[in-house]
Amino acid sequence: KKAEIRTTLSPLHAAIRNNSGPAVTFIRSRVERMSERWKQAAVRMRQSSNQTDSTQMKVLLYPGALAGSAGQRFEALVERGGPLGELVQWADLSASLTLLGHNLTFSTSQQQLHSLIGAAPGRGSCPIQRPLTFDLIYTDYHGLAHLQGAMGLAFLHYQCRFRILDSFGTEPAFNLGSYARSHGYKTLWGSWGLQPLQYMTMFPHTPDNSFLGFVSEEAVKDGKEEELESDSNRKNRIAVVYGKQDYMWKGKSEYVEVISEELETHATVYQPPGLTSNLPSFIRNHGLLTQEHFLRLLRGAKVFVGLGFPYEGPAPIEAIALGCVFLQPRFDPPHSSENNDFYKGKPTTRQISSQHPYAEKLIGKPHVWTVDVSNKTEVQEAVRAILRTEVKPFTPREFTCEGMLERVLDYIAHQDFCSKSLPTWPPECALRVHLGPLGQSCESVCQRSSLVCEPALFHHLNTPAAFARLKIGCSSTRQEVNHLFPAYSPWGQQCGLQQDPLLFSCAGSDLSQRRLCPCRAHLPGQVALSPDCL
Ligand code: U2F
Repeated sequence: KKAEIRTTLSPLHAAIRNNSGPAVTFIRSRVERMSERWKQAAVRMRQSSNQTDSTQMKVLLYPGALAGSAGQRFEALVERGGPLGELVQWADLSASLTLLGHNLTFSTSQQQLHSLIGAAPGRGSCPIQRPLTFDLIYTDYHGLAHLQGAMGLAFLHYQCRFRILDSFGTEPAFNLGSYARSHGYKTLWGSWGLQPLQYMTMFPHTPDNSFLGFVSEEAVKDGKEEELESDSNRKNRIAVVYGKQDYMWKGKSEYVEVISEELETHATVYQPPGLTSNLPSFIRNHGLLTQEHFLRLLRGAKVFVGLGFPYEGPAPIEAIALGCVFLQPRFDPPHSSENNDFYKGKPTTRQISSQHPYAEKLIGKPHVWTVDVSNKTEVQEAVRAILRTEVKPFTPREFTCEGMLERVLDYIAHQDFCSKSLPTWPPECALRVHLGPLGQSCESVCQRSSLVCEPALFHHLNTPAAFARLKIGCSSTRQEVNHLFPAYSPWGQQCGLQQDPLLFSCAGSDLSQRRLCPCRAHLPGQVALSPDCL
């Protein structure tokens, strides 16, 4: 059966009906609130000609973080200022898959998972494995462990059908267990040995993973008068501080005070009943708001103020989409798994140069100001400059409904991790080979030429012929299990080829290696997809 684009979300409502709890309530009301925008995007998509024919997939969505004992902890935090970014993503993924015409099952119960995919009880201690009826299973790191428990040996057989929602990303060196153990990349989360592109991130972090993303806001909803009016109220000098729990404010009072000298400063910090607030008295705290009310507050504000935590969440993208300027702390030295408790144990070597590197580097001024928050004058000057500038709402295409739909459509149509043959998407004509300088990762080599590193193209250049085409004379060529290869080392003119395709990696650099990099162009505002080149 073909997957036909739908213009209704009712199959999704039916799929989540049997789930309850604050997390699913958040997901449901988000889908509800955005349903008009989703439907309009689906209608436009149906009209556009370049849809690929794809078969209808039977998809299981299993947010493991909401299941089992970890799930209870997560649920308890939803209404107390805990993370909501993951829920934003699950909501938008579910909506996308529904509109793209696929057949969804949604579950947050570990018990139900067993009945959906588990082995049937056999005779004695020998369970009978049933064939997996789902073509695709979207889950997260918690869910992977649950799946392994439920599937037993079949887990390895079917793991090519998994997609892992992984907010911060997993680099190849951490993903391959044996390599991670022997090379110091072993972490709490990595080592599942999936294909790196099976991990789907919240922002385009390492290109080794697939960027899934989410959908941000739109400044003017269906041209409604009411919204327009509140938009012009933005000239009110209002700042909203980003930080739902009061520990996030620790040590930041001077910074917030500088801002509040220029702007009326609001907050949405969860206030436990019966406890007095630790927030400075000049802050107008609304308590944790529903998403709808939070977005309304942003609509009327001029500046959204980052405190340094949470890292890399959705809220700054929403604020910028609603015409706010995002003011955030620069991290010098950058935060990373080496020096920071939050990133410790995360399977990435990324260096986080500010609270929101995507906002800093891919959006930037006039929408985003990244400052040294311990420098009072710098903060003051930034705030004054912001108040002098008129800034229009801005949403990168990849964070619109259509942008997300076209991305998910392409992933489902082209990413096949079960096939034994080499990847053919994107096609070879997209490949731009670059030989990097010493010490640079392919991610930055490609970025410097306004391109992106594309791991699915590595296999085209992992050959002696690729070195020859670049006129690199190799005095010797060796094959090695090494996440930096293919690469060239000028000392002894050694060429290195990759032996394990799981270790093809855009991330990773070494001062003794010049990396051979598969770069490609991308569509405007949509880094995950390349322009047609046939
Ligand atoms: C990120 O998680 P957070 O939940 O802390 O991310 P935010 O950017 O704060 O926002 C998530 C959503 O919460 C909404 C807001 C966002 O879409 O509209 N919201 C709300 O409903 N009510 C309010 O009062 C304030 C905001 C990240 F996403 C996670 O991956 C990380 O685990 C976490 C820690 O780094 O940061």
